[in-house]
Amino acid sequence: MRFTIKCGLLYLLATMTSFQQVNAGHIMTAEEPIGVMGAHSHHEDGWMLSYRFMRMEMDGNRDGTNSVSSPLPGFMVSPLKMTMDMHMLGGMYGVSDKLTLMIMLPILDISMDHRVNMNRVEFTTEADGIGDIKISGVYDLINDGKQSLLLNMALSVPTGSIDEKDIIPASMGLEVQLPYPMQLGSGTYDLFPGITWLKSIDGSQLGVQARATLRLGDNGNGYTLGDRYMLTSWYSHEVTRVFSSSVRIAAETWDNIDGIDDKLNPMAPVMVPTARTDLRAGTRVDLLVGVSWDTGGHLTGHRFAAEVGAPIHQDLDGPQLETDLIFTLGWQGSF
Ligand SMILES: [Cu+2]
Repeated sequence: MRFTIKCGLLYLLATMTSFQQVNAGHIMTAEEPIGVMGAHSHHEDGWMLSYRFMRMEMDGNRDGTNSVSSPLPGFMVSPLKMTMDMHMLGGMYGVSDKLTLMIMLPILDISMDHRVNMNRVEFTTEADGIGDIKISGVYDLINDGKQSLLLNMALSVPTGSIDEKDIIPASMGLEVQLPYPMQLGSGTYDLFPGITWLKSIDGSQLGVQARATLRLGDNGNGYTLGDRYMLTSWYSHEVTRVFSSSVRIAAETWDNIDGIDDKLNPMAPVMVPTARTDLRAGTRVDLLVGVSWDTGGHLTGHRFAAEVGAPIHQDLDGPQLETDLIFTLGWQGSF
């Protein structure tokens, strides 16, 4: 018994020593999950290219925190499911050791399945193209190697279309304006102020980020998407020198739409809930896990990462499609 304890203690001591050796000379500790944006900065003249693929799957409807089954009462058409794929091309550049600039181009591919309540005919509407380009800055308020506080500021430019059209059964072969969730952009310039706090502890990182999406003015079709507020926190840990894993919680709340899309059929809000401006708001809390594989440190080399998550709480102004699955795959190359 005593021998076993001694062996155990020795083993523990050995692993602790080897762990410290592995970490010696390794400047960067674990990083933020790939689903988090703007949670690191670069040194002067350092730059990074990235590609992320994000998928969001929504299946079935919800009103408040309860599921509502189709056919949705009070409407002629019930949305059944929606898949949103987003390809994100990003670039980062360290203007100085304190300021990093970023640009991100999203390319979206959205598809929504519906069923006509009366005759149970199913149909799909689709929209794809570029979304709103986002230009952002990350400013290091504090960065002492162990702890950092970053100020985030971003502006999105309305490059995404708000005039996506497709054929629906009632349109008799004609393309008609699609409801709000099928549009690719907000149509407005949007501001994204935020703050990120990071704490590094021996091969681990603890992070908290708060961010808002504020819409400026009305878009060209006469409406404004709801503002959004997000709070996320993660813990990532280096399993080996090149491999790390993370766990994250993300809470988000967003408002309804102001105004009405003047290109939408005036009858659309009584046909389908996605055309209702008062059935867009919600609150969601997601739990996500991630893995990350690095060649070299974070500031030089490549990183391949994935993060997958699902809501643990969802409260929607419904009936509205509920989110079931979110995942992000990404590559980041630093030069
Ligand atoms: Cu970067």
